[in-house]
Amino acid sequence: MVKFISVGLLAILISPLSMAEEIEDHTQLLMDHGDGHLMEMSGGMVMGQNTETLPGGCDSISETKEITVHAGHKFAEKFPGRMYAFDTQELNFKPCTKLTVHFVNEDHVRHQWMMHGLPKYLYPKGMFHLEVTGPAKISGTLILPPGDKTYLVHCDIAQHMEKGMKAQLKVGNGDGDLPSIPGVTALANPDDYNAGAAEVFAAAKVTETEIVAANEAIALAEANRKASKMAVESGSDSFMSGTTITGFALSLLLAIFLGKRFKGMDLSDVVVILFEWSAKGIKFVAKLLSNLIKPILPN
Ligand SMILES: [Cu+2]
Repeated sequence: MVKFISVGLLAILISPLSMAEEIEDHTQLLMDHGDGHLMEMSGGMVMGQNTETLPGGCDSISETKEITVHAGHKFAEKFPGRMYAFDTQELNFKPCTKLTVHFVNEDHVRHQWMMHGLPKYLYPKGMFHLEVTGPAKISGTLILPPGDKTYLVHCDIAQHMEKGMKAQLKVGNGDGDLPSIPGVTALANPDDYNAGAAEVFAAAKVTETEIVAANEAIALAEANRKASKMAVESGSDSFMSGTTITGFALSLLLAIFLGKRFKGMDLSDVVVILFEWSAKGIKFVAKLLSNLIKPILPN
């Protein structure tokens, strides 16, 4: 019995290990394209690699450090409302540290560990940048500048930073904290999960009556579209076509918009604005026509 239980326990302990996904190290596959830019065939890359040039103001390398940073969805689970994160949000090193970063992307999407604000004479666009599609690992080295400064580290893939993949790296004492670092600093634009539809519409200054009218017009247009489709299918024609009703609904919405735009203005102001709008419209059409004609005309 004891033997049976211990085999069971062993199996339970081992199974997550064998299920863990293999992380391939892409660093050995990198090809040097010069200027600290290294790439491999599957798109993994290191930019701003610098293993030996001292930044101005550094007499020597103060320390040699190596860190492993993990990136992935699972690291965001402890931060409400976030989707992606690094496992470390705050890093601190001495000025002039030679730093090697092992970046482990555990997701099946692309992630970056991108550091900004470095001296541009040494790092292209002031960046040091590791990037790889996961699950995979990639490593790169840079030499940190002297002085106290806080550097932004993030993933620049669309929305990944906004969704939490953001950290700060302080050299020396740093020069302050950056906003919206998960678990470190407050969100620059906090989400409000308490606001219901009424509050959202109130903020947009749309009245209840206007919403009801617009919804009724849309429902009417939809109903008529269906009715006219059925009429067409059965071979007969409807007097009030779907297009007519859609036009009616759109006019109603336009009327609401114009009503708001011209609220409190006298007739002369309204006429001036309408003239401005039509002038813009004519200019647009003229430009469009000239662009269409230009390629046809000889030089
Ligand atoms: Cu990312």
